[in-house]
Amino acid sequence: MKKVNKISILVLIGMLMVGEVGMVSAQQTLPDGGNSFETAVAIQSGNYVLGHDMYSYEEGWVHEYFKIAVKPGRVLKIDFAPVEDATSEVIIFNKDRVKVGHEEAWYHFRQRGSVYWAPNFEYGENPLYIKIYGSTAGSKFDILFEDHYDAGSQTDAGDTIENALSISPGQYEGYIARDLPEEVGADRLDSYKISLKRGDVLSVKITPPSDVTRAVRIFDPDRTIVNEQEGPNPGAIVKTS
Ligand SMILES: [Ca+2]
Repeated sequence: MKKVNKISILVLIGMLMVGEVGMVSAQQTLPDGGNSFETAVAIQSGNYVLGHDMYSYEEGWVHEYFKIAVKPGRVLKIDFAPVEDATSEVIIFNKDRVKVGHEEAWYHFRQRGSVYWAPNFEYGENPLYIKIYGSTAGSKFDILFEDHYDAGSQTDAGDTIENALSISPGQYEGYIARDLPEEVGADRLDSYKISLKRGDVLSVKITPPSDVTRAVRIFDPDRTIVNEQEGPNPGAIVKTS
């Protein structure tokens, strides 16, 4: 009888950066945000323009809070541009209300800002919070998703052996947050599992983007590391055999 050994591999994988497609939609007016995390207003991705000044006579310039659900494997990307003489400040918070992204833009100095964050598999369906400060009517906010799904799935490969993504032999594209500007996101590690038959030899080759390094660890069914390789320099291809 043929015995089948299941071997779990844990891989940090990143190949060519291609196919980043944001959702394209008509420009719409950003709804009024809440004044706290508790009253954050749920929004969808879209190309928004601010219809009012974030200013009140009593309080001066104010913050407004929004929240948005981002599927693991997608990256939230906010590009924004203040209108003349104005400033825009955009901050992203995770579900624990910890600041994970922050960018400012001033019309006369740096006219556009971009801020990103990539949730991981373990982040689940929790929303990200967006806080916008002191913007003026007419300022633009493109709040969009980029698909960074791993290995042809519709999700992020998990961080743990338990949440490893099942794959079969082949060539795949995967992403981790290190591929993003400033490496922002919880998507720090991707794990995959693959079933092998007795006598099969597993080899893993990882081609990273040219400016980052990659490391790979292979675990046997007892979750013991049986092979470990790390690229010596950015862009180096990593092979396990
Ligand atoms: Ca990933």
